[in-house]
Amino acid sequence: MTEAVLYDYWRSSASYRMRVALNLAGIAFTSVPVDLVAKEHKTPEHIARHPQGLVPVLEIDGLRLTQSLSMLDYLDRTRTMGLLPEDPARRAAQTALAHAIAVDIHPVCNLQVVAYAAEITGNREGVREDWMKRFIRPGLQAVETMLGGFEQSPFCCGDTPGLADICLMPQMYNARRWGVEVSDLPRILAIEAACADHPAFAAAHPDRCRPA
Ligand SMILES: N[C@@H](CCC(=O)N[C@@H](CS)C(=O)NCC(=O)O)C(=O)O
Repeated sequence: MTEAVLYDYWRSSASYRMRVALNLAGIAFTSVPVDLVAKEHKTPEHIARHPQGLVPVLEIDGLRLTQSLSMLDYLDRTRTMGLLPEDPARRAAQTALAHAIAVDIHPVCNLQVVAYAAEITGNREGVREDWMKRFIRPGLQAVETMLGGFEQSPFCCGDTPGLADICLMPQMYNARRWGVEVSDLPRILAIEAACADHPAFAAAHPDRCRPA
């Protein structure tokens, strides 16, 4: 079988999610960096891979997949990863946790969104940091409250990493990058520590994946 290929960017949250999931599934993959700062994601070559001009893109099983949540669902169903429980009610609750991050916090903090916010406010010094703090902190505070409905032992929803952990860890990387206050979010901090100790997460960390 052809090895999987992940078109990704070291600092991209959605790419980080996919690196974690591929590692958890034990799928060997080649990373092809797409430099967002150099706008490589807007080249015709990349748009041909991803009509939205975003990363990541995953080539696997003869398919070319976009949208990290769809890719995670594909891996979960084809590799039986157990990222979500079968029980519909528990599944809905855990999906809500992942979506609170990946669907609500992440998109407003995307590179092109923040760049535009900075542009229309005259590129005031510190505007990017302010924007990130404005959206990431309340988003994570809500996630902290939502986590109260789950038993952490030690991951978001149990003793194995699931969809919510895969979404949370990259969001925490981004929170720390932008200096967001997180010290009063104990559940999230405990999950972050557990994930940091897990080899699949450690190998996917941006610092380990930054092109030389
Ligand atoms: N919903 C998409 C989001 C993908 C996305 O927003 N990727 C970001 C990096 S995390 C990107 O390519 N940003 C480029 C830009 O903002 O110009 C997914 O989950 O795959």
